[in-house]
Amino acid sequence: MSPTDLKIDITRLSTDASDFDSRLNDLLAWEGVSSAEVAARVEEIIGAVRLDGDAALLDYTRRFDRLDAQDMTELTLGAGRLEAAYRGLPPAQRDALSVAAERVRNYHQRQKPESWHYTDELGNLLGQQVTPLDRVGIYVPGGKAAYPSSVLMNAIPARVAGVKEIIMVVPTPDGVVNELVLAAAHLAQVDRVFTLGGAQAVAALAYGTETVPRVDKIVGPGNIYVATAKRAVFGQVGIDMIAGPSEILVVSDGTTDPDWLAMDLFSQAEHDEDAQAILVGWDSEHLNAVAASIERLLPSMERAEIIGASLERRGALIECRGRHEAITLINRIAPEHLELSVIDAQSWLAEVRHAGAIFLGRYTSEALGDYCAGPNHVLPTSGTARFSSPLGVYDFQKRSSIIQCTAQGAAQLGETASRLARGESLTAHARSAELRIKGQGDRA
Ligand code: HSO
Ligand code: ZN
Repeated sequence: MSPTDLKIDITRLSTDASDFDSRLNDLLAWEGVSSAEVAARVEEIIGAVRLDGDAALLDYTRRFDRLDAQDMTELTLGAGRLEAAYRGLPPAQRDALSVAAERVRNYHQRQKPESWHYTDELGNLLGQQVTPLDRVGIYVPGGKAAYPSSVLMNAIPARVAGVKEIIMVVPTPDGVVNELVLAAAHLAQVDRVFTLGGAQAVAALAYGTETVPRVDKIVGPGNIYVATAKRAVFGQVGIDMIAGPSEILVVSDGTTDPDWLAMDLFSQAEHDEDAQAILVGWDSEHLNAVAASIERLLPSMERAEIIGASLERRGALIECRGRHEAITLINRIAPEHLELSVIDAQSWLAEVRHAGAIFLGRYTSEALGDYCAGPNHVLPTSGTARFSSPLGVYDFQKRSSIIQCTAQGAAQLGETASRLARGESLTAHARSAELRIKGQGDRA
């Protein structure tokens, strides 16, 4: 590719235009990929793993990952191997990973919900008890999307939540292991790693095999086979979200260096061609300056082709009339990442209702949040920030409700329950409640 091919044609929109709404809708449209062919293939794989267990895993791993293991011990990495990966890293890389892990742990410690209870006016004890899941499975993709930072972001909240056992699966095509991913697993206190991937790994985690223990929830991103398999096993186990491509919405009041903003857009665009990076502002000179920075900086980027494709297909510079319109756009888009590159960013916060993670002020680039600020980088995509939240400690816990009635409490509630039960013609319910009303069956 020659530098002239790197000229990109990024969409410019203005809220003034009569067709703005429909152009914005087109820009945001994202159909989650699904295919009947893939779904059928995945069902077949899940069926084979349920039936043949380890033998099916070995067979698929031989076929898909070209890894000829004789038995599952060859596909199992224990705590010792993970620690060795950590010790083997260059010191600077090891320290950076440790700093990130520590900061992510500190942040998530604060998310821990408490159990609570109270006593009502009848002396009954009512409450909610929070308990961690027993065992969780983390899927880590192989290849170019194998991010050690994502290992930290998925495993640390589980550990903080009190999950007893964390199992990780990661494909290692041709036996190529990513040492950074294993080192991150060590820091995040993952218990065991299986070098498995695809729908077969998801099936093994959901149903268990002779070697892979069945988990209670599967989290982590993956390709279309992994996403389809997660959907298929949901119900048998819990799953996290099915993530769409990553997105960023940057709002600039014109006071941030255009090169900084261009690079922030690039940082999201470099994830993949489907990623979305949008800049909103009301100073057209400034938007022109950012467009010029994009043109100038793009050829210097290692992933120029991916960035260029992403910005041309799904990127945009949007000119609006000011702060009020910018806030309307934010809440309309409900972005995964929102950078408020404005003076007095905190004053915007109360009006932002839908965003996965909010980065305040010109010094707070998304990259800092992606790696080491502390909050989770697994965030709701494709507008789902309207109803969902970042991955957190609460995703690895569940709640049980607690009721303990006193004799007096049971007698009084019994009257109400019995009336309601008779209204539903459920006589056993009614009599069960009535037996506990004093004088109507109290044998003491
Ligand atoms: N921006 C990605 C997370 C990530 N970035 C991992 C770098 N490594 C999705 O939020
Ligand atoms: Zn990122």
